Amino acid sequence: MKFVDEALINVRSGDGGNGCVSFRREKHVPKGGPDGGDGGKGGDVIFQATSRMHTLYSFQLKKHFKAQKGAHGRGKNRSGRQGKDVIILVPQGTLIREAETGRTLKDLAVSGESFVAVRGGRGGRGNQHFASSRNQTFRHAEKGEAGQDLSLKLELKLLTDVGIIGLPNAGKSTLISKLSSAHPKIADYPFTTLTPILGVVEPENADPFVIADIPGLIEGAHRGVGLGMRFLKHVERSRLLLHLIDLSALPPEDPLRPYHTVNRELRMFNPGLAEKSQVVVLNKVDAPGAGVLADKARKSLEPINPDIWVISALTGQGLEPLKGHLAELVEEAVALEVECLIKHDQKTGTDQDPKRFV
Ligand SMILES: Nc1nc2c(ncn2[C@@H]2O[C@H](COP(=O)(O)OP(=O)(O)OP(=O)(O)O)[C@@H](O)[C@H]2O)c(=O)[nH]1
Ligand SMILES: [Mg+2]
Repeated sequence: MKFVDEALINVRSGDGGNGCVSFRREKHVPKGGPDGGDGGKGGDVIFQATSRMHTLYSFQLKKHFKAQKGAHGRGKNRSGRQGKDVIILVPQGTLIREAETGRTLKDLAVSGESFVAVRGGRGGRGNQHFASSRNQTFRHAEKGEAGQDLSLKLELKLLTDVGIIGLPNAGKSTLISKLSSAHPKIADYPFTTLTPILGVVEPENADPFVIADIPGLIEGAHRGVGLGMRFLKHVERSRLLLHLIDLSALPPEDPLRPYHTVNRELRMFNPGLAEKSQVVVLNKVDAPGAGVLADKARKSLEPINPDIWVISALTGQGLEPLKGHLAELVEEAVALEVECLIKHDQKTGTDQDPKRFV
């Protein structure tokens, strides 16, 4: 299925049903009192997050969602039935924005959360309500309230444990294909991968975790150069980042330049991103002369970030220990989140899903 992480859609809640004008008919009574029932409420449009969807692809096929109208009231004080709600399933991690202003209405971060985007119109009251002792022939009933129309922009931010970042051609897709069951295209030119790719890593002695190949990071990415902006947002919800660096493309006079380029882009996009835990992985150590450069890069990097690993995604060298290390970090991050949530719950008395990503 195609990966789609943005969609423009239109939702409309149901109109309320009209109230009814009606009078009791009884034998021998020419004109009874008013007995017009109320109109039913129109249906709401509700979004619900699920862990079973992973893209917004289905919204390319269907863009208009309309809840049912409430039925009109009827005589003998019978109320019209309520219009049915429409429930729209979206992947967890979907942001719902007002299309016109871009204002965020709701962040459906966790499976099970829901949000009423537009409420159905109220049903009109029937003339039974308008009778008074002086006026028993009231010919007035309310009209149902109209439903609301809203244009929305849906935006998906992937929820992943490890996000692989790095310059084009660093070997991100090669790495994800070796660590997980994902098989993206691999080629010797930049921008081979055009959409984020998710894979599940299954370490031998730890829980499986989700890893994402996030493409398109280059200098100027935060301004939209390359595929930048489109995919940087997915980094925001990765528990930790794997920063992949191509040893064979390091400038020997300044081996840290690619590292700083990527981090600068992260910072410019969102200062919080540069604070996320980063595992630095030097790739392509099998390439000629790469071993020497790896030592040099490690020495310069260590004071900034000591979590450095040297691998060859191509030959598999160093992959097993890296996998184990990532599993450990993910486990620690999850434990910390659960601890924070427990503290939060004790403070507020709320009961939240411990899987919530921060
Ligand atoms: N020698 C060597 N080549 C590698 C290694 N890992 C990846 N490559 C090669 O580097 C090139 C780019 O690899 P990809 O995995 O497509 O790189 P990417 O980071 O996904 O690239 P984009 O999707 O374009 O951003 C391919 O020709 C790979 O075969 C490695 O460990 N050693
Ligand atoms: Mg790729």
